Amino acid sequence: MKPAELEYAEATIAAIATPVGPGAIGVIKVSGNLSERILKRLFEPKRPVEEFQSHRLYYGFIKDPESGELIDEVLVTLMRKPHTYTREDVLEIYGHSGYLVLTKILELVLREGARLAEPGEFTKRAFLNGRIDLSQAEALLDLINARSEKGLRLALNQLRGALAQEIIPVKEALLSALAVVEVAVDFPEEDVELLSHYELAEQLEKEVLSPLQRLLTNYQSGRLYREGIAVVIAGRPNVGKSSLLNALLLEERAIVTPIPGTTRDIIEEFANIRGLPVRLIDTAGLRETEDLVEEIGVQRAKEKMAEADVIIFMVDGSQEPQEEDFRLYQEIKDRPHLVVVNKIDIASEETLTLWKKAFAQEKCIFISAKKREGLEALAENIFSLVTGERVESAPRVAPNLRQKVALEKTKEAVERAIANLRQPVVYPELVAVDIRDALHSLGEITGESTTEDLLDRIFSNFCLGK
Ligand SMILES: Nc1nc2c(ncn2[C@@H]2O[C@H](COP(=O)(O)OP(=O)(O)OP(=O)(O)O)[C@@H](O)[C@H]2O)c(=O)[nH]1
Ligand SMILES: [Mg+2]
Repeated sequence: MKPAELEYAEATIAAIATPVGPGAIGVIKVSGNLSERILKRLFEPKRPVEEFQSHRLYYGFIKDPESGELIDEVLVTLMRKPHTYTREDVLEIYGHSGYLVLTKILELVLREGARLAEPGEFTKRAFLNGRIDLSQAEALLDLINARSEKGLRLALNQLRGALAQEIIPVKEALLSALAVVEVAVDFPEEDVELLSHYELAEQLEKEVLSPLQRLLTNYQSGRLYREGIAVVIAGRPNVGKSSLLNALLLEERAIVTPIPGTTRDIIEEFANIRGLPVRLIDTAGLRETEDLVEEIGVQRAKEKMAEADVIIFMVDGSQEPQEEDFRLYQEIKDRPHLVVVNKIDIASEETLTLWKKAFAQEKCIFISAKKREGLEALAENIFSLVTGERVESAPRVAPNLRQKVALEKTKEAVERAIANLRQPVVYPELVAVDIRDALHSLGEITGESTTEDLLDRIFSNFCLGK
């Protein structure tokens, strides 16, 4: 389905576009044909306005037209289509932020005929009206949620259509291959050898498969910068897990005491490790316990470990290795992990040597959370563990999960086409089907081929008013 063919109600929609709560300004956004009428009904300008000029700010008051009650002192702007976010008439009201004031204005706007926008509906209209493609709409979401400088840059590139641009030549290559194949379907008796089957297969490999493959390899690193990684700090009680969390965050976030079993709940905070957004997760020390609260904490710790991208397995370097350390090590050794020996500031040569021997097969990282020593090396190791040392910098474009799935489907269809072209007897009809499948999957990325369902899923991830 093409965007233009997807239907949506012509209703005028409205929402509060700023976070609810006290603040300097709050914005009400309205989009649709009723925008101007609503403005004229509710707005009382300071000076008389002959005609509202598009994209200009006007100062005045919002007034309930029925009761005459003044609601707020505001600035308003009416932006006439098509040069607007949604490509419809857009009205924005900048009021004093505050839950009550904003809801009152919104209520009036709704009373005048608008309906409440669904999450992401403004952006959805921008897509349906052809202002942005689907990959750009998704980039907006990434932009809002970006947690690192590089994630932000990636989102910006995508917002400017970088992914769509990478896809255009691939699509053209598929279309010209399809044209060749269709000639063969239409004129079988002529035995047209415009391109030998062999050459066509070669061409598909070079012009379609390799660019697809390149984009797919960017997925992993794109995901890293976009979503970040979860790093769980685990180990026996009192080894210094919370101290490490605090050291990496540069703040006293978690309670640290000499008492084993201090941390009982999960503590999560975002940190930035060499440009990667990292969700740092401090957990309850792992041990058998009679204490019900601590037991639940240990359970939660294990759940977090199961979903971690990296487990920092921490031991206390100032003590000799204990049975319990090895038992825990067995639990994590098959997951991506780093063995971190803490408290080197008070550890003796002897105990450190014991640890080195005990984990001879591991590259141990020696740190002091308390003195903030060895943290650089730790960051380095976290980074190279998740990036596999290959990714030096963030890619310029990278598909998200949905786009990756579409790229993979495209790739599979093209691989089928190539395989069919390399058969001793080639059936052009079959090859044409494969190439059409490929084009369809590719179209899902920009939204040329899409369904209501998919759109709902994507746009429901947006916040209200976006
Ligand atoms: N000398 C020294 N002491 C440390 C270091 N790291 C932590 N400690 C001390 O070890 C004790 C335990 O530290 P925590 O960070 O609370 O340990 P934990 O692993 O979070 O403990 P639980 O939450 O009980 O599992 C505290 O007294 C810290 O000051 C370190 O690098 N050197
Ligand atoms: Mg702790």
